Amino acid sequence: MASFVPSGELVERVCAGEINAIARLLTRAEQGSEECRPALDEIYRRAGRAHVVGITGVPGSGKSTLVAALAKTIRQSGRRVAIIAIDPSSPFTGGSILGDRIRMNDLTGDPGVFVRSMATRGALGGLARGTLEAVDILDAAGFEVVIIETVGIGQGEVDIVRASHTTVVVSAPGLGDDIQAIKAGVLEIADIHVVSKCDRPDANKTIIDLKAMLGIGLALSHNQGWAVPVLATSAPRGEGVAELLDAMLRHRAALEANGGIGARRRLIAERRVLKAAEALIADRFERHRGGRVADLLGGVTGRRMSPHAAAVELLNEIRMED
Ligand SMILES: Nc1nc2c(ncn2[C@@H]2O[C@H](COP(=O)(O)OP(=O)(O)O)[C@@H](O)[C@H]2O)c(=O)[nH]1
Ligand SMILES: [Mg+2]
Repeated sequence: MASFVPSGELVERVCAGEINAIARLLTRAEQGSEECRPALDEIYRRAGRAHVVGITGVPGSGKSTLVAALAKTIRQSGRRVAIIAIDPSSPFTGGSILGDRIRMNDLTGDPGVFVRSMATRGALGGLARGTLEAVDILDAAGFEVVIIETVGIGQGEVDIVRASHTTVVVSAPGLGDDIQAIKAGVLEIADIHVVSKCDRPDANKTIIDLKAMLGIGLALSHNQGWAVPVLATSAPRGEGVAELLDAMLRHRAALEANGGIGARRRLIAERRVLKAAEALIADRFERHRGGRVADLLGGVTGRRMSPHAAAVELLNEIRMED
């Protein structure tokens, strides 16, 4: 059996881009292991250079196909790229859907591409646990572009915007009458819109509808000094992918030029600190479930104490403990 390498010893190896060390630290981050906390803190300090790109859209809209094509194009541009594919896990097995990994097969063997699937464990959409730490690890490891593919059903869109510098929303023809992004109320989160499957005859209607909606919704846009493009892609024809990379790079450059990157970083930081605080509280709650939490719950159940007062007391005690 391989001996356990302390996470602290993995940091230098991760930063040197050693795949084995990256994979190990990713697994520990995903498991939420306490042991790797200080290592992840150090990784965070060393990260911050990567362009983090979120790609979202409903199931079947062509995200995984597009990401695979995009990764190839990014490699041809000389950049290293890491992909985090968030798979809503099967409720029965808790496992990831393997299909996404298989599609990436023709990228394997290239050390400039790293693909990782993470399961959301039953949750619909949203980010998996450890996703943002995974971004840090891949960023510190020197991948210039980190792509997060997440399923856009509800929480997914909200989370992706608060995790990435550039958000790409994928819509496809033939998945219903409406533009899916409109249905989900997420038109305004996109920095770039992609209409995939433009080889299909009904794609033109999707593009026209989306552009019309964007014209109406312009006031909603969170982008200043950036006109949100609508790009058409076709996987079988290999169309539109170079244009997508170009738009991603132009968006990043626009953020740098207009100062928007600082606002994005702050939004991401805000979200992460809040999430981390929530996780800390939930962890302490579980740890003291049989002890102090049980006392407080007794008080709340017996109406001697309000839930709010109990929470304040719990927070005070947690602070003493730390
Ligand atoms: N005609 C056509 N089909 C596509 C295109 N991109 C993806 N597909 C198909 O759409 C289906 C869903 O694609 P997938 O990438 O798995 O979508 P995801 O669920 O959003 O990741 C698959 O059967 C793909 O082969 C495209 O550009 N044109
Ligand atoms: Mg997919």
